[in-house]
Amino acid sequence: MSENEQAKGVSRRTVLGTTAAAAGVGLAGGVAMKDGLVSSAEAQNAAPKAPAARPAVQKTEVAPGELDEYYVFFSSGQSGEMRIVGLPSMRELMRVPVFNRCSATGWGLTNESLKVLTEGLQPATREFLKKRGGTFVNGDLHHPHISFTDGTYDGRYAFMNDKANTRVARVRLDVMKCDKIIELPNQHTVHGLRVQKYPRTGYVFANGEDGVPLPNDGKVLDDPKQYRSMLSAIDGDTMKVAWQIIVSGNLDNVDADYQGKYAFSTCYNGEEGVTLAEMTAAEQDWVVIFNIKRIEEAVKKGDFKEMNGVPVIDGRKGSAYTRYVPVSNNPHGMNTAPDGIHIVAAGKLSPTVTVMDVRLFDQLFDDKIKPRDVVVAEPELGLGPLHTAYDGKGNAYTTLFLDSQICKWNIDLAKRAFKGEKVNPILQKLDVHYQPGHNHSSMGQTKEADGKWLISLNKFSKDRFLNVGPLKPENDQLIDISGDQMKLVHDGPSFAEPHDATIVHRSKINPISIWDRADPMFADAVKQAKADGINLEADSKVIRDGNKVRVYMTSTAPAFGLEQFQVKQGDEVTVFITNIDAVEDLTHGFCIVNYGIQMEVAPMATASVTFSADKAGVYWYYCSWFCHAMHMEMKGRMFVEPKSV
Ligand code: K7E
Ligand code: CUA
Ligand code: CA
Repeated sequence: MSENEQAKGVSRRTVLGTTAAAAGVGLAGGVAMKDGLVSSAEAQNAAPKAPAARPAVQKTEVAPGELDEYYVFFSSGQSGEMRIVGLPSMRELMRVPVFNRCSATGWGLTNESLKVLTEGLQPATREFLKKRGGTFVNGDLHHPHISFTDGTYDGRYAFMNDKANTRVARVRLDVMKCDKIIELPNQHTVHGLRVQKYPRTGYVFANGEDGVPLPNDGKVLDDPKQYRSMLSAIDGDTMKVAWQIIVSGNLDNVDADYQGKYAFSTCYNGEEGVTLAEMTAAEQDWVVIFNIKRIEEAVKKGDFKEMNGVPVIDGRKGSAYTRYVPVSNNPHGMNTAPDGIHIVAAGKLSPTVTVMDVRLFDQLFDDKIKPRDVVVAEPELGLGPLHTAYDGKGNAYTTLFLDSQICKWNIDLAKRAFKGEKVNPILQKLDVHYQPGHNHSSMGQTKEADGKWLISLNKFSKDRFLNVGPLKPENDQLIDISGDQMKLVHDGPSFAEPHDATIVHRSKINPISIWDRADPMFADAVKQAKADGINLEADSKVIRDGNKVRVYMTSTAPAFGLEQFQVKQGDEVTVFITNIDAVEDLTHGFCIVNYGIQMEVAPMATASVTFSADKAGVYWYYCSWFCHAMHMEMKGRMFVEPKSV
């Protein structure tokens, strides 16, 4: 047994051990697992002898000074930020704070970021957060997805969910900053998130994973029959919830078609259980299909209940707005193929994936066929299938969590096998290290899938990197899929914890380097300055307004517009910094020592921060972004005059 196999064996036992323990109470889960073990081995034996691996045909090295070909928009899971990585180098290019707080940029501290973080909160949450600094400080960002026009990326926005605090955020791709965050009312957690691909985004679909009573006000507690889960459709342009639809069971992952007609989600808790044993008790769960046109009509004709300002539609079993397609117990990933026809639900507890043909959905909604009639293949791939990616050449790549493998299979062969033909759809299995969750192919979630690269986002890294203690990084592995055989070419550690990523060709993304002074991000600061008779780009001045003090200053390397300013103890002070260096990459920072103030001020941006000057004394402020040979000297003093007694 090789070292890798050994590690895999250990982890498989561990993970299976956990599942088996859980399945001990829910028999069905145990049976599915056992079946899976046997049939996975059979599937592997039956796999055709792989042709000799061709060497990697693609260059993976990006030499100094060269640029990557792709942007990868990575989630960071419970770190709460979005990360931008270059591919194929796998170099981390930027971190974009979203649901987290950021010490470098001042996200969560500046007025501009606090507006984004607070304006979309529900009133009750705003109240709840009053004694907690006004915002959540954590988030769990799973699914970053880029806006579409006509089936491919249009470079406008990235949308992403916060599983921890039921929020959906939007990042502007022209400046790579988050400009909107909304909290979804009525819903409890948002897990799966994907966007409308056609004609454009359009809707952002956000899956509610956990059911709770509606309203969740404490009148109903331990009565799971009254719990509800729902899908939210958010208008990506306005970032307002357009409608919500209650489902039977729960919702895990979601995707949309290339026709603009349907969205579909996996459900792992058809049992509507509240314990692991209950959630895995049944033989089957389902995929729920949402008929977008019918739902829009329902909103128009008033077939909904308004809750917290949102039309909430009943889409439970028997509804005209949904259809439920039974699949093996506890499915997970939901991925639309770039052919615009096939969608694949991954089995998780079952070694199979279920392939459906979206062209049959019209007939299903017209009740001309039965739910299972939309299933056109159900290949058995291995243990713990979680997510599927595509190369645009008819092949699919499914992560096998328990087997620690990527299974490459052919959709057409799977369909033929489903019809009874003696063909094996499995083309190759590649070991990854270890336990992959999502995987992603280059442009693979668009109609422009190019079949060049695949990333496997592995949950465990164990022995793959220098040991950094009990908490290990995850391992994002780069795989060349341009040849007949997948070839592993790079291991990339990453911190807690990327779930999902979107690989976008660089031709689709065109960020600016210098802020436009008319940018809405600092429109409030501009407005306030105007009211104070200040020209932000020229004036450095202190304005007193009762016990409110507004300090305006420019920053141009290597000096702030003010080398000192004075306030009174207890004043509410707002400092506005405008970087007037219209020079690419010339960012300044503003930090006040011992006052917990720090922010980024990129070229031609205005950033502002408000604080209470509670401590009297001399406090130096300094530029925190190394901007000039005299950067160390780019500083000044804030005098806080003690309160007279
Ligand atoms: Cu599979 Cu949140 Cu997309 Cu993690 S989810 S892996
Ligand atoms: Cu400005 Cu350092
Ligand atoms: Ca289940």
